[in-house]
Amino acid sequence: MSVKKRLAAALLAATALLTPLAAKPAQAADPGVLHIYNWTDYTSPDLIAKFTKETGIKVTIDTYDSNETLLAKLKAGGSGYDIVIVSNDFVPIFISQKLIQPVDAASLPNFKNLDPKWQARDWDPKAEYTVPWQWGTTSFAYDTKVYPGPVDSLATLFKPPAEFGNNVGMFGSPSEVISLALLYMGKPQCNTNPADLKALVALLQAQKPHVKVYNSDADSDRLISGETTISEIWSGDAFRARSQHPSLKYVYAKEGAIAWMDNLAVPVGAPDAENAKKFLNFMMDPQNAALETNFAGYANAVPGSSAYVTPALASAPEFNPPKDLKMVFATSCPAKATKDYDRVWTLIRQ
Ligand code: SPD
Repeated sequence: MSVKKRLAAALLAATALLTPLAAKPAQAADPGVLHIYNWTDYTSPDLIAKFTKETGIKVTIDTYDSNETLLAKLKAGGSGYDIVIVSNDFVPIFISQKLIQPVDAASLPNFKNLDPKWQARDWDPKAEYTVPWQWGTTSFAYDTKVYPGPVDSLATLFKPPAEFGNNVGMFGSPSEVISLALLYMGKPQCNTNPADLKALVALLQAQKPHVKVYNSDADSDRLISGETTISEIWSGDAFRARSQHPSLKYVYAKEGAIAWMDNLAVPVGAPDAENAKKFLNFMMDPQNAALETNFAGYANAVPGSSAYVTPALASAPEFNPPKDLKMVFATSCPAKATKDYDRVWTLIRQ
């Protein structure tokens, strides 16, 4: 065989070897192991143990602090995760950037267990991509021993009384901080109005000297230890903090609270999308949804789970927003607003 022919044959063989690999979805590096990427302190160990016991599928958990971190991770590619948990305001971004794949949640056997109002959600009306995980509110908690109050306004967080010194905790992500600040200011979400943005920067810059930490992880630990005495916080984390530090109080302010829902999704290129769907289905079982609710302190979308929720949580103020609370659901911002938010965030954090 001529050199030319030998080269052509070698090329053909190499192509034959490569083609099937390229055409197939990513292969699990460790088959039978489900890789979950979730927010910190947001996965019940009992839930995972039960899933493994029932299915034989082992689970690994890595954690992140914000939707922005998750977005950056998936955009970088090759994350190797089978399941991620995305907040409602970020779901449209993940879908449009083709970072999560269709899972046809409505066809899963336990989908019928969802409250009808959570089956069709604004951010995923046909339940093509996501399954509800937990929902709650964003506001702040403070130590009533440090400042007796009364407190009825987000002003206490953004313009803290002297008693709080420089012990304010704020989340570490632009979407979380800016959405609550705009609510306090009585201004629209996804705001690109230059005058509103100027006022926003002024508000956050005036607050900054009092802020000990901008960090969304371990916010409850810092309140419990007294490192912070007032902090932006999610309702379930506030419940968990108060359970260990009873003088903490979660505030439902007259300006309202940000409401949100986190959702299970399967990244494009997930090594084991089939096992991921088994987990999605597992989470819509009432007892399983309750296990997670009892661990994290947030409501779920499965009404049948109420029977299994602990009385302490079921009756907790953090779990039961007042009927007249102005709840502003976290809003998915267009690219222009996100850019403006990033600019504001850079100014505050520099
Ligand atoms: N302990 C982590 C709880 C995570 C809650 N996610 C809230 C997202 C709101 N945008």
